[in-house]
Amino acid sequence: MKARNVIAGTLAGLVAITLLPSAVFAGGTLKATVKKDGERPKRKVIDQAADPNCVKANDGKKVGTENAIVSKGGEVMNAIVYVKDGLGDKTFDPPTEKKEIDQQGCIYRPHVMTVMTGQPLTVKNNDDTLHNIHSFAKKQRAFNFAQPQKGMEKDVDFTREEIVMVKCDVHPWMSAYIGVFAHPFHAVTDKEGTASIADLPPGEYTIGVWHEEFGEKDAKVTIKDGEEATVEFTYE
Ligand SMILES: [Cu+2]
Repeated sequence: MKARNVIAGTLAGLVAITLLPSAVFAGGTLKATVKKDGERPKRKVIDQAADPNCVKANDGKKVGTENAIVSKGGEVMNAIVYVKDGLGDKTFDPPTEKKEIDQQGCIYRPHVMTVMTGQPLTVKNNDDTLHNIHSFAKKQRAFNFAQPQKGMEKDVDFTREEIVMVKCDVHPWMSAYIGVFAHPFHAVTDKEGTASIADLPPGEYTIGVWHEEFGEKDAKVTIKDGEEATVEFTYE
């Protein structure tokens, strides 16, 4: 009798688990590809000689600029792809999951990232040197604080949508961009120039792309339940 109850309970659990994903995660996926036509920009070597601790942190290895990383095939890394319009008045709670930006080898890692409004972002110093992280926000209060020691961490968050540039006041070559959105539908392209956005409610959207050197573009896309839509952006 007891065993039968256990089996019945397990079966009920299985049914619930099987039904849950389609009910919760209904929606489609967007796969974006970002390319650059014409001449491929060259990455430059960053001169870190002003701070020997930075040179040491990189074991003397050369560090390249990250403002325009384009593959031989023209694929653009570090572009932000996001839903620009089409969500109507839907509101979204920020994830409790923290994001992270690290100062390592006197470079921000990652160079470009996205967060949601209200989502905690941990700023870390992994270097044996002083960094001062300074946000150049226009639509919200900027932050500006020092992290003089390795291992220091501080959480920040953002209240309004914008792409915020962050710089280090000590090392002029250090910059990063943080895309802040009031919804969870945004991603940064990888070195293959691709980014994907999952669980988009079905509908018509304007999808935007932003790149620090190549600028902004947008395109209309239709998202259907359970399907993958694709969009390709090409900078001239
Ligand atoms: Cu610095």
